[in-house]
Amino acid sequence: MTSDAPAQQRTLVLVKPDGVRRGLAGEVLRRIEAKGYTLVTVELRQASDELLAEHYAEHAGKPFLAPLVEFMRSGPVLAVVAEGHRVIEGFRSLAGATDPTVAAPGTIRGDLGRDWGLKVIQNLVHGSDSPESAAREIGLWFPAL
Ligand code: IDP
Ligand code: MG
Repeated sequence: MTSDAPAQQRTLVLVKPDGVRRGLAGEVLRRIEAKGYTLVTVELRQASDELLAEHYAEHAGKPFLAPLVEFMRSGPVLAVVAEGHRVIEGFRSLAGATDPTVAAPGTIRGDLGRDWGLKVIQNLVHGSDSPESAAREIGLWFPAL
């Protein structure tokens, strides 16, 4: 039997330690839900060095990797799996550009973030950037899913 149901997709979202510290975790969840995506799981986590090294494997060798991992370990992160048709690109669009100073107003980073002049860009959220990254990252953070 064929189905007309749209193809669903999942993405990994992290509210980074700056977002949790500033009390913006709920605001990020609100925007994901307001856009019409579904929350599959939400968990406050203290990430380990091992998990972060795997999570940021694509940035191995870059000068900002060590400060990035240090920042990501500086407090809890809210780990979220969200679901919906085209949610991977949809959440990247909600998040805005990597540099929050120039991220478009209306986006999470553009509305709520700025460059604090630190070694690492603190930009409130992470979102998987492709179906392959999403599958890999969800497997890392939520092996049971
Ligand atoms: P993305 O989060 O927009 O996908 P990536 O290029 O995957 O951006 O970088 C991962 C994270 O590393 C960024 O979100 C930001 O926190 C940090 N970062 C990226 N590029 C730089 C940089 O040039 N200097 C400092 N930190 C950076
Ligand atoms: Mg990225």
